[in-house]
Amino acid sequence: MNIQMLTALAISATVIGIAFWIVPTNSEVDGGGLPAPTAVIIDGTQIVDITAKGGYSPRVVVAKAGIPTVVRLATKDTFDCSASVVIPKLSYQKFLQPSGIEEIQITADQATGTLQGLCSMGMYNFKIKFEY
Ligand SMILES: [Cu+2]
Repeated sequence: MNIQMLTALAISATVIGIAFWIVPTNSEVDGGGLPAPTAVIIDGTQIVDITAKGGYSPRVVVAKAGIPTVVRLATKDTFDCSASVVIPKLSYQKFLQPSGIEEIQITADQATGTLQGLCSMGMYNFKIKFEY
């Protein structure tokens, strides 16, 4: 390999590095680079499904503000701390069963802004973004 090839290689590596660096990290993008999933509305009630196991997925859900909402937190052989859920805004705290579905009711008034849930240690989190 001669010096020109090395220089070309170094330049392309730098260009690729800068391209990745410039691309903004969208806060509404899930870990996998996909857009945040949207909540579904069935008979006037909004449903947000989140799975708790080794963290929460999806990490971000976009929902409509001002609509009564049910957060369905599903566990399936969840033996890590993501089963210990805290939602500070709702003063909600619960240790979930290792497997099951926990339904958390959110009133239309509470369905505003960003609702964050965390594991009790604050290591994992999820966000429901209520938008108008
Ligand atoms: Cu934790």
